Amino acid sequence: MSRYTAASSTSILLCGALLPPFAQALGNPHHTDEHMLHPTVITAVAPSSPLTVEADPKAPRQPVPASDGADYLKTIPGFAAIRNGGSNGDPVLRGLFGSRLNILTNGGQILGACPGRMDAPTSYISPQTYDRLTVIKGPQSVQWGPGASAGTVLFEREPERFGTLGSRVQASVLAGSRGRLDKTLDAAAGGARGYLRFTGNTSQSDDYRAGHGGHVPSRWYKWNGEVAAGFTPDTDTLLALTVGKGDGLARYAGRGMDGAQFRRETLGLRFERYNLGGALAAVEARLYYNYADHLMDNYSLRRPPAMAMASNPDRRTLGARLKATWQWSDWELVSGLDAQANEHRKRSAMGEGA
Ligand SMILES: [Cu+2]
Repeated sequence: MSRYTAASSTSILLCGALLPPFAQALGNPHHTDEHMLHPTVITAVAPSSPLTVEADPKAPRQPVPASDGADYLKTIPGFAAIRNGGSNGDPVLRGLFGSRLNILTNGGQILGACPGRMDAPTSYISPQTYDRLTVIKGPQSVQWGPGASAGTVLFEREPERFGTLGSRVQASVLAGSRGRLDKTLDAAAGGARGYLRFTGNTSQSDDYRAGHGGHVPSRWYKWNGEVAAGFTPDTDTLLALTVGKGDGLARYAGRGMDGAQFRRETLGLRFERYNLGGALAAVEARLYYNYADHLMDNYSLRRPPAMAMASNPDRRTLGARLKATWQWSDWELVSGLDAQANEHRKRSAMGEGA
């Protein structure tokens, strides 16, 4: 713990030391003080407090939009990613990863099925289709359930609020070298009583070409689609149902098998009620079902070897969260209950190649 505290205070001190000369240099471009340091520009997602980072995953970022959650997280100070082919890396926060990172999408956990971590929870996340990303570094918050000894990562979609009948559409296309092509569509329509929202994307890239001209297997393709139907009888109440599906594939240079399927099915129910009167300020409830059906083999995405192998692990996660917020003049109390159950299965086969 003390090591982490020291690390964060170091970065704050650094910012403090660098900002004043930078500000001065901006104010007077002809200023030539021989003792002045050259301005240093640091590009990173700014923390909203020392332990919390909030970001808009739809905002443009360098070098290109992130293909998965880990690709986005690695731009946040404190995060690194274990590379895993072209996409679907595994996020590491301050040296800790896996079950020590509590990653929630729309309030629910999607646990990957692959024993080789081909499908880290972030591989099922397309950041551009979410509205808000919150990272809480360290185990300080218990509001989001267990498993957050390194930190909590929340990818959230905000409920829509249309005062009158209306609609909005947000679409983007990205094309890059080596066959990189991303398409994103986020559209919503609704009125005062409710809304319907669709978010979907596809992302793909070809194999990486090495310096000697040969191809390094790293091709990937993925798609996601999600529909949300929200009911807002008044400004203080929300009831929303979300149904989502996705799939993908990935070739690997460093593994004995390729990821032939990353199928995902999600169902979520969200209820929120605010301003209930008295000390009880808000009641929030979430119910979710997330299913990851992963298939890896050594023949469908590469030249089949003599011995064909396939493995089809899957995992279904069912969870619920209930949260009540109580407010008095000087105090706030958040109380709640968190429950989750998951079933992990492994199916595999082996045989002579065709
Ligand atoms: Cu796998």
